[in-house]
Amino acid sequence: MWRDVPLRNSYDVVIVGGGVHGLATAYYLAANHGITDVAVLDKAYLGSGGSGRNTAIVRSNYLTPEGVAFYDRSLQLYNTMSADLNINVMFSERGHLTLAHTDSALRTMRWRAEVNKLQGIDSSVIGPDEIKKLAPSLDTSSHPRFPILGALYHPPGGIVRHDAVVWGYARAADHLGVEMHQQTEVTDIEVTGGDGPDGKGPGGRVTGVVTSRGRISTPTVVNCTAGWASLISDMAGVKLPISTRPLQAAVTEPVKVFLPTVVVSGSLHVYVSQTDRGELVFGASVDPYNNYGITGSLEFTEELAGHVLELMPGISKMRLLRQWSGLCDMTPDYSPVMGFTGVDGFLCDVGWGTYGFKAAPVSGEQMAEAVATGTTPEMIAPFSLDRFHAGTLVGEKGAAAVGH
Ligand code: PYC
Repeated sequence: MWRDVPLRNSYDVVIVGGGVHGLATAYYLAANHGITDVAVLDKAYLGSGGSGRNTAIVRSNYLTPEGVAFYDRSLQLYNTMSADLNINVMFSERGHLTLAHTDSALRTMRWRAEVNKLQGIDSSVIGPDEIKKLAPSLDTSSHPRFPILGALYHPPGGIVRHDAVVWGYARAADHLGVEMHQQTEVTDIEVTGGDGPDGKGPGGRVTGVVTSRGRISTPTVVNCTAGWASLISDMAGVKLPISTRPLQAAVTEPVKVFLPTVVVSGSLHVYVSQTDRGELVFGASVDPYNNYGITGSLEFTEELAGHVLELMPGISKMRLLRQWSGLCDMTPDYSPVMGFTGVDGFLCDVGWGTYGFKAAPVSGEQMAEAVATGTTPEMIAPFSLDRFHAGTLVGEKGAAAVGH
């Protein structure tokens, strides 16, 4: 799929993190801008972090105009990805339902639908009868503790095979000359002239990175990590307002397809879709404490099962096959941190909370443009680190699936 070449001691661009964001950035640098002297470094293997651990949901029905425009571009790129990267990423546009069980949730769905429609996004509020037609296994009666009152229906939403996206970007970037280096951990970022006591921090300039396999000289480092984003940024003297939380997920045995849409319930803290293999893939909200550990917990399984069975009592006999966990970097406004940082040559594409996978194509495209042109593309300007100083937050909590 990609070459295994010796690590050199100098590159034009070093990307830290071999997940979908890092690989997409590398691919678009090469494909759109002809910048190929690029190394992607990962301390483990490609896709070993959130890229291989997420529940593969894509959608653009966000709450803020900035978010909607951004994720809509990502969906466009997902639509043509199989052809663009010459790999079947199994993009399945099957529709996405966000259920409302309370009047206030319904109000937020209406708000989202109106923001979506203003930007030409197919998104509307529907009632229980229509929900039942789209997802017959849901209990739409008045019997549950929290009856389903309505849903935001977003036909363009769906799922994608996440590993294929990782492999597709890696292979395509490799063909264009980008190098991928696995088992290569970044242990320091060299900065000179900054206003910190060690010469790092704002006002400084990147000169290189130190790795577990030697030093690399480079003028440009892009932090595309998740889980360790704040630790990598600290190495350059850049402070990020991020707290890291595990997010758990689980999958059942495969059964005949019966759930044709993606279903999310923010109130019940659960989302579910059925893969083409027939497994149900479930997720919930992030764990309620900061942690870098990725062990699963029985509390998660019990709560998940309880909530899922409120929605779909008919699946009580299905067996869970396995559960796993990944790390989510949460920002105060549930929007990412993208672009330049005040340290010349150090850029960030981080803070992806529970929504990083769906954003990877557009993030790669826009970050590549920022690196290539030295200017901030309009689409990512709202997500700059400066917003936390300027107080111009982009509040996406109301549309961040079940991250709250
Ligand atoms: O934001 O759609 C979402 C999502 C799904 C799973 C986790 N986050």
